[in-house]
Amino acid sequence: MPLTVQQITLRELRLPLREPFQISSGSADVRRIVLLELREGDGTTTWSECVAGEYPNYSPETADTAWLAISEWVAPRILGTGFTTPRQVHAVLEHGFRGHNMAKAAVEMGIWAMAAQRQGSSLATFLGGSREQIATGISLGIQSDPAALVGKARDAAAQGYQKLKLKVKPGADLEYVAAVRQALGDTFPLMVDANNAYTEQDFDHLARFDDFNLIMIEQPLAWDDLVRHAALQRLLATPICLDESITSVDRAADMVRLESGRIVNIKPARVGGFTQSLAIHDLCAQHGIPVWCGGMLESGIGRAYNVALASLPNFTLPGDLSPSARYWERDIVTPEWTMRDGMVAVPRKQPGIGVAVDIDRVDNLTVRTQVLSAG
Ligand code: OSB
Ligand code: MG
Repeated sequence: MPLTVQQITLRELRLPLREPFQISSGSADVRRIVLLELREGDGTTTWSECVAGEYPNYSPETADTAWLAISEWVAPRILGTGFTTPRQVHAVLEHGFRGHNMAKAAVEMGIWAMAAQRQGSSLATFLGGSREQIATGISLGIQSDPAALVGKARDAAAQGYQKLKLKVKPGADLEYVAAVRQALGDTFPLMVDANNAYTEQDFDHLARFDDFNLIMIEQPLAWDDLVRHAALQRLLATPICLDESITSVDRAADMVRLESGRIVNIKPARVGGFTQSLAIHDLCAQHGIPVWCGGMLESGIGRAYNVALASLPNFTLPGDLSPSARYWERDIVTPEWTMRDGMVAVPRKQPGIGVAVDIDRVDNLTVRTQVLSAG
């Protein structure tokens, strides 16, 4: 029996973050979360999440453009179409349809979970992931001053996080990193993420990050750049990790060829879903490039997909997979995501994504709905 989605219910929720999250390119205090409920002919449903944010400050997509793309172009190609494997979905969505990776990924990843569920497998097992637990890192937003960041960093280290990522931008960088490095000691796993805040004019300045024994510096330059990152990597001892620039396995291959970076942050939504994520994972493994799973301030639904992906073997660095309570007063799934000894457990006991959606809470938070049906 082919996998066939007969109906997609789109919903938008507003979920307040416990604290505002500031990065160099923008800030968020309420997450606009787009959820999808995919329904098969027999009534079985699968939930997925579209991680696009409110503004196009990370990539060109937003919650609104993704909603439009899913309803106008993604759903019509998928609804009523039979797939023998979820690996077929990406090509169907790419043919004559440029960009909108997060919109495409929300549906593509949902079909992977549907397939896992149907086979009685956890999503992690279905993807080929073998890890039982995943080391967890935290991404700390830009703070008002170094002392405030040190406070957050100390708390995070005390909670057991195995990696701290400090968001930086010009004017809130070296001094902040120096303060945290001093507070946590010489060897604590630290990294920074600039979300494109620097340019070629800043190369001398960026070279000073080499003083802090960072495990990597994430996406210092433009969101779609590979060439300038290669020039910068030649000057830096610290490995560059690319996030925004890697939007497909071809871009990852370009990174390898140009030597634009030495680590990849895989966010499955950014690359159009799991088929591309697996290809990037494999390509990087062949080239000795470690990968790790980034986050987009997902609800517990999106997190389930990230955790499943991060259980694959070449995800050797801690992921931005913080527990539910780091983001939300209360999550929209049960059980909520938790961390023990700096690790998140990969759900293996039930088929599919491994968490149940709290439908009453989802209903209460929903601000709009659209039902898309086959035919
Ligand atoms: O660059 O990794 C990023 C959140 C929104 C947009 C971009 C990024 C981030 C994060 C959040 O760092 C990590 C998380 O979900 O905990
Ligand atoms: Mg990033």
